[in-house]
Amino acid sequence: MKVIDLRSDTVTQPTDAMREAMRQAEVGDDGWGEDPTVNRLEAMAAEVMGKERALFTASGTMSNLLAVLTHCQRGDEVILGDESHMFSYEVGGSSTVAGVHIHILPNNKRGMLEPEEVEACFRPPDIHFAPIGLVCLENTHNRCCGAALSAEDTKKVAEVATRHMTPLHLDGARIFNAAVSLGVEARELTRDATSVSFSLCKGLAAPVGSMLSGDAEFVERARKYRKMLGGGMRQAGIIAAAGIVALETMVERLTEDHRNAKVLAEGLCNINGLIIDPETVRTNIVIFELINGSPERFVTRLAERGVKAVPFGGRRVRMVTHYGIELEDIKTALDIISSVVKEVAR
Ligand code: TLP
Repeated sequence: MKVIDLRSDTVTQPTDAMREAMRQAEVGDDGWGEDPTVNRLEAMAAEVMGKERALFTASGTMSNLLAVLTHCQRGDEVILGDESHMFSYEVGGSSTVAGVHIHILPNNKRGMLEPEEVEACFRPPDIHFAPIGLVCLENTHNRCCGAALSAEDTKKVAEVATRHMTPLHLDGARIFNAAVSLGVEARELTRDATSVSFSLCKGLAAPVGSMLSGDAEFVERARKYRKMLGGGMRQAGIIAAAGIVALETMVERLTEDHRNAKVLAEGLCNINGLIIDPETVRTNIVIFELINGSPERFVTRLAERGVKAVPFGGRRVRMVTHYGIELEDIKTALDIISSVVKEVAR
């Protein structure tokens, strides 16, 4: 039985080309800046993000934490969406490690922060208030059904931040999903962000890594914080090589994942006992509600039948399409889901 693993796009296997590039990678000690493959990946990432420099990090969580450490002083306030990954799933690292104070604002259904609400956070100087050190957005938005923010959306929030001389960090873990879905270059979506993180190991299927980009001074300071966190690596070209293949070969094919997600969403919409608006599905993340029965039991029963998903809070369940999941798998998954929905509702 083929397991159809829709828990996340992090479960992908590296491509053969990645494994081959890893085998052949030219490497050196990155602690001395001497790994040619890492240097090449960092240059490529900076170029695609439209920034001066980029830094190879262990994970999206590390990149986002480095952004907070680098932009902020301890005691600064950081504005985050209440559904953001940085607030929900990064172990509270911004508060515990970077010592910042988190100010959450509601994300709307499209994962956007209302610019007026961001504006209202900037209060006149007063001895009581923590200074705002950073505003963050997420694109695509994981907990908001993988919604893609447009360049215009980001610009609106960036204008507020800039007016208050505050940087804007974009958690672009899935920025290429956004770019492909909107039919624009990723660098258009990142133009107004001061710094951007994106992931190599989600839709792009590399085994490890994230890239943090920004201007040269920002990236060099982030490099020092990466060292402080124990994230300085040595012959990291071995893993960077897969990241290069990811950027070169895995971006365009994201349209397949988006098409499969759409087929999945439309199929789920026709199953009694589930709630989903297929219109909300524009990239590779599909979130739906189970009307009857426990989502945990639903997910356990699905896994026993070879389809993996994750409970996503309340009555919600998340499925993510990715490299290795074919249209046929979606059809098989829909049949299994349909029978499990009936079973758990009993
Ligand atoms: N998201 C993972 C889990 O952590 C939930 C997933 O399966 O979706 N930003 C965004 C928007 C993310 O979705 C993730 C990972 C990260 C950052 C963190 O990246 P990693 O896992 O590399 O630390």
